[in-house]
Amino acid sequence: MAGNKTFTMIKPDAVGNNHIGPILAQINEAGFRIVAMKYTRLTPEAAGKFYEIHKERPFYGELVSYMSSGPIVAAILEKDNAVADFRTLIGATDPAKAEPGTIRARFAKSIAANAIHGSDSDENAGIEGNFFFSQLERF
Ligand code: IDP
Ligand code: MG
Repeated sequence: MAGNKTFTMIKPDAVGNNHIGPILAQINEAGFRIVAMKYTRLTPEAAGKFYEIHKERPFYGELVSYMSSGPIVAAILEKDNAVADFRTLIGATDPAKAEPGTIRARFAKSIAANAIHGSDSDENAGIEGNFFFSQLERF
């Protein structure tokens, strides 16, 4: 059975360009409920740990320095079929290939600075949510 929670981050480019409001509005309009949320900034060490799965990829260093370059908004979202529906809402990794109207098509600048993160599985949604939030911070 598909889970009902996913994890997201609004990335430094989108926060820096004042896109938090319209992105959260689009998320709510798509039927997701925010059950935990935090405005924070990742240290390079924390960004490296969060993206450890990509350690061997050629863009890992660029990704870690970018994700620690400014504040982010981390959130846990709830909806039926949350992981798959949220990946559809954000669009492809490369904004040039993202469907029109998706969050990345609307707000992302490049494949690295692509505005938003969305978990790719129920298991990773749990791991990533736990990285930022304790049980006490969820509603
Ligand atoms: P996803 O975020 O759509 O799941 P992944 O392949 O898991 O995409 O990559 C994680 C993140 O790494 C992307 O969201 C993007 O910020 C960055 N990234 C992916 N591919 C590249 C690349 O070719 N160059 C630079 N950064 C990349
Ligand atoms: Mg991914």
